[in-house]
Amino acid sequence: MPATRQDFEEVFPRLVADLKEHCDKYKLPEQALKWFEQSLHHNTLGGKYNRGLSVIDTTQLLLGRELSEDEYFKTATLGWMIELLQAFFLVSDDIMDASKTRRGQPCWYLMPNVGMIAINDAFMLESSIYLLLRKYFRQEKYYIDLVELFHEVSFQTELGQSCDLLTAPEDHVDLDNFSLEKYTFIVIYKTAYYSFYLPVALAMHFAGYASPKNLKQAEDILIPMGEYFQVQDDYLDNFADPSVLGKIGTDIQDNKCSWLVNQALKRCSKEQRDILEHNYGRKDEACEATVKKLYDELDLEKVYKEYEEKRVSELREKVAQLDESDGLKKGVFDEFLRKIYKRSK
Ligand code: GPP
Ligand code: MG
Ligand code: MG
Ligand code: MG
Repeated sequence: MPATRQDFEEVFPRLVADLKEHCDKYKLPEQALKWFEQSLHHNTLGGKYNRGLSVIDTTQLLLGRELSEDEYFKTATLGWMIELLQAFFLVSDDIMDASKTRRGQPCWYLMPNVGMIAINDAFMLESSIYLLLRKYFRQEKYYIDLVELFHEVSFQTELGQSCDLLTAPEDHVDLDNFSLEKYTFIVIYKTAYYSFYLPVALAMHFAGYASPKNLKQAEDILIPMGEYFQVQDDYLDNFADPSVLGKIGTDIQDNKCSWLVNQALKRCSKEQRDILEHNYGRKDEACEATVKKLYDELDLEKVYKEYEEKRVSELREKVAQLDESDGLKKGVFDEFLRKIYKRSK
């Protein structure tokens, strides 16, 4: 049985208590303690928990049985560490992207009295990962592997974010700066490693299946899968209903090297390119609406749907060819695909 959001959420208060206890050791003043707790709640709860739940589901599939109570708690704790990493990234990303809402609520930096304190809150969300890792996994022989994995994946994500920001300067639009090659680098690094490779790699270490061969096989499937996931994110940024998605798209106004603008550039006439040139990347709703209209004229919705079918059948093909001799299971990857195929949020 796949883990449920509710069971997963039940583990969270215990981890918040652990983190508060750690602060107590330093006699952190009450106001700051309350602030940290609020930040943990606002920024870590309320998402889909796909990444966190995947650690539990993957471990179950690898071991081929239900988990004991202790195993459930430990894998859920690893899952919450990814959710904390994601919280750290999203608080920061929303400032950088000047976003307004996240998970149907105002972004943390826009909440009353928060502002740029959000930057320090983001750091504390990141540090929380390592406090919990130490508390629950220090005695394991794979402890250092987990520490290094979190560090490496964080760096990879920061590399992707760096390219994402550098291809999207605020003050000038240069459509020649965009390309599908750059796009692929950005999304693999900013999204695929932490969202897809990390949960499976954590479960493989926990379950004792983290041989170099298995890790490599997992990476070879999960990175293209994560790329597909970020293409979905870019498609939804423009085409989804914000009330379903829980966030308002910003990619057009933010001058992002998005999948959609790359597809538009591949297909547009000289006149349509001029329209893009004059309207993309401007902090102006009328310009944004003009770009959206152009995306409709180029039928990018259909282009996306065709991409989705093609990419998913390629991924299914890769999964079918997986070598299970070292204990890795095809079901792990089928389960990931099932969760994201045709997602609307
Ligand atoms: C998603 O990009 C990428 C991240 C959340 C990684 C951020 C990395 C940092 C090092 C801060 P996005 O901006 O398209 O996401 P969303 O659409 O959710 O804002
Ligand atoms: Mg971003
Ligand atoms: Mg963003
Ligand atoms: Mg996005």
